[in-house]
Formats: sequence, C-alpha cells, structure tokens
Amino acid sequence: VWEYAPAPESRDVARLKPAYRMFVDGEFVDGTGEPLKTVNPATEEVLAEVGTASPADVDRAVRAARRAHDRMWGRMPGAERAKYLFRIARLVQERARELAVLETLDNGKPIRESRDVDVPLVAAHFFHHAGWADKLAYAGYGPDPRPLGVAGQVIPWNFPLLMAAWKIAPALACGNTVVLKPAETTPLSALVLAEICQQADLPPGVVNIVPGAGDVGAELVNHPGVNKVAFTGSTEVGKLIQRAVAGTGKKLTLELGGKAANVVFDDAPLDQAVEGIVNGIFFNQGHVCCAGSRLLVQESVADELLETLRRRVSTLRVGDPLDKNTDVGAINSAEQLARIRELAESGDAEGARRWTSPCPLPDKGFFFAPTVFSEVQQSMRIAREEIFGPVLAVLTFRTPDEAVAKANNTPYGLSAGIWTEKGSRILWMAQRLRAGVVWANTFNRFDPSAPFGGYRESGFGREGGRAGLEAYLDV
Ligand code: TXE
Repeated sequence: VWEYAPAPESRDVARLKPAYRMFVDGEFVDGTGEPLKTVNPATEEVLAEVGTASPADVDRAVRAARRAHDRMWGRMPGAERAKYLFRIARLVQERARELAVLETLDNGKPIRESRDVDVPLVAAHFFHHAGWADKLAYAGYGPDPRPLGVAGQVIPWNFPLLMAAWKIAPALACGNTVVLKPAETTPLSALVLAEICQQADLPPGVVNIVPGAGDVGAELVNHPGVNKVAFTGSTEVGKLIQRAVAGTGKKLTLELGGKAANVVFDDAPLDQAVEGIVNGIFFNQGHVCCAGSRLLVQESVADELLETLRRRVSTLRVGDPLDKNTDVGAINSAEQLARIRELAESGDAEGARRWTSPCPLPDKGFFFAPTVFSEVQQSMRIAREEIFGPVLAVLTFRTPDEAVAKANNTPYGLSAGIWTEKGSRILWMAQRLRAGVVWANTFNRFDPSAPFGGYRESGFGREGGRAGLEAYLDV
C-alpha cells in the first residue's frame, strides 16, 4: 500500500479573483450581458462571478479583431508574429502551476492531469505554431499565404485551456485575429490566457475573449464580420452551426462527439491493454471526445481481460481534484452528471450488466464512480450514444472482420485504438477503421504536430500540425 500522501495542491495558487471581466481590444472590460457564476464542481461552491457579452459586446469584439487584422496582424511578417506566440508559450510555462490549479478548480479534473497533460500541451501548442508562423511558404502555402481574417471560435468545457490553445495558436500563426467564446461552466482559464496575451504585449484586438452561454456563441457564429468559424462541442450544436453558416461564405471546421472503439486482440499484452483501456475511458472523467468508450475485446480473452480490468479500476481514487493522488475527479456540471446517470440507467433497462467501482465518493460535488457495462449489444444506447462520462461499454468479437464492422458501426468517426502484438494487423485495421485518429498499443496520446479531427458526425477539418493550418488560410 502506498502510504505517503502529499498534501493537496493549495487553491491559493490559482490567484482566484471574485470577479472576472471579458477581454476586448486589449483590455478587460465590463460585459453588458447577464453575469454568470462559475462553480467548483467538486464542492458546488461559487468560484467567481464572470461578466458576459451582450450582442453589442460581441459586435465590438469582432470589430476590434477586424481592425487588428486589417491594420497590422494580417500583414505582419510571420517571423514577427512568431515572437508573440513564443512569448505566450513561455508565459504559460511560467504560470503553469497557477493555470493548472485554476483549471482543476473550474473544471473538476485531477490536478495530476491539468499539471502534467493540459498545461504542458498548451505551451507545446503555442511553441509548435510559433514555429510555423514564418514557415508557411515552405509548408506549401505559396510565397504569400493569406489569412482568412477574423476567426469566431466556440469551445467546450472538457479541456477549457487546451481547446483555447488549439483554436488560438494556429489562427494567430497564420495571421488571423480571434474572438473566442469559452464554455459557460469553465470560463476562467481562457480569461487568464487573455491576461497572458496582455503580458506578452500582443497588440490589442488580436485576441478577444467573450464569455457567455450558447446565445453568445450563436451571436458570434452568425456575425457577418466573422470569416471563419471553428467549433468544438456537441454534434447537436455542430449541426446547428453548420446550418447557420451555410451560404455565408464563412469557412468552417467542426470537432464534435465520438464513440471510439478500443479494440483488444487475444495476442495483446493484457496488462498493458488494461492500462490503455483505463486511460482511454477514465482520463478526464471520460469527458473526452476521443474517449475509448466502447471496448471491443476478442471473445477468447474477454473473461480474463474483464477480471483484470475490474481489479485495476477498483484501485482508481475518485475524489478531491486538488489531491495529487486523485485519478478521477468531478463531473463538470450537474447537467452532465444527470446526462451520464440517464444513459447508464438506459444500459440497465436494456439488459446490460453494470459493474461499479467500489470506491467511496465525496458527499458533496458532482461525482460518478467508474462504471463498466458488460453483455452490451450494439443496439443499446450505451453502445451508440456518447456518454461523455466514466462509463465503459464492453462488446466482444471473434474475427478481425467482425471487429472492424463493429468498430465502424457508429455515426461518429473521431478515434479508435488497437491492441495487438502483430504489426501487420495494426496496419490492416488502421486502413479499415473509419476514424480520424487511430492509436496502436496506446490511447489518448496527443502531440501538436499530429492532425486531430474526425469523419462523419464527428465533424470535419483538422487541428494541429501542417494539416491544421489549412483551416486558417486561403490556400
Ligand atoms: O455541449 P454544447 P454541452 C458532447 C457531450 C456532452 C454533450 C452536451 O456528449 O454530453 O455534448 O454538452 C456553445 N451556437 N460534447 O451541452 O452545448 C456552448 O456555450 C453557438 C462533446 O456542454 O455543444 C459551449 O461553449 N455555440 C464535445 C459549446 O458550444 C453554442 C465537448 C459546447 O457546448 C450554441 C462538449 C449555439 N447554438 C460536449 N449552443 C467534444 N467534441 O469534445 C451552445 N454553444
């Protein structure tokens, strides 16, 4: 038994303020929308009040972004833009601990993840795109690559800071300016990123942050001054946005839901596969668009694998996200918790067998114990719908063909995993799986140089790497 327990991370590190304001044209200003209160999902306490944008504020932000683009940012040499991106990356590193604690407080994710995954990837994303800013011509985009103009970006609550980085870094590298709307339950880290932009002397108007709910997102997406829309969120809202943008000439990228298959063959090293399955579905409480939410296991090893998996999942520590020992933190909101519960109950009603980790849950806050459903049929809702929580649906297969058919039996197509010792099988599977990202003998691995994005109802367009630049350039 691991007896040594380091003290939980102190919430003071987050330098929480009682109130946060929107960021427009290089300044923090009062929004004229109805202020919102953001809550710590692990304690249900209000963390801060946040000013939101009215339609007039969105208009002001888009105009500021337009001015910044037309007068200077869109024409600045790439090497100059790169300097700002490098500065932002370094400042993220300098303020890493503050950002990690703030993210954990606002989102509910374990500090181990915000500290070791989210924030380092944010810095890496800015570094990577700083490197592109002066090399766009070499990347095949012609001698004088053209930015699109003003990007209107709407992001979700599962990786609040990382999604802001995924959106802002490539846009800026290519010479676009940005108006970004963070999710209503997690607005804080994007506003601290705005502070970092100020600290980096980023010219006013290049980045604008307008907090608010879906109506502010819709206002931004529909604004005629926006040239490009980038959205990460639910498939439902993604479809609304696609309709709204149709016929406007705006360029659009969508990164939506998923229902990834994590496929384990009988020759896979099972202990290693179990770690990958656990990481695939319990990382970030399963609030991950590319989560390995369907485990497809070859029938001959299914019983053994399930037993090992349950034993391993029983050891996961669920609780205080600031505790450095916590593996699974809080569900981001009461609404999301209700959605997860409802879908899990549909699994019971449709005849799947539910196993719940025996871990104790805190009395307060939004928590859901790691759950594994076996005896799952493809027709069940838990096998078809995105649960976006720590709930795994286990199905079995006999042959590689059956594995491919079942893995692809979904309207989504974001990611997939393969576990096998056979290299030829990895290649054979990867060619047949209809998913934008395929991991082999690993899962949930991210790198700013690797394009990320889906097919079909998981959306279109790529983020990251050279392919991600296309979303922000007139090629
Ligand atoms: O998403 P929404 P929600 C999935 C996941 C989850 C479900 C619902 O399955 O259970 O979606 O989550 C803004 N025009 N994903 O309701 O509503 C909203 O304010 C413009 C997967 O939180 O899509 C927020 O900033 N914007 C996903 C953002 O959209 C609008 C991550 C996402 O919220 C809008 C999140 C509108 N009409 C949820 N309505 C992933 N791909 O990772 C809302 N928004």
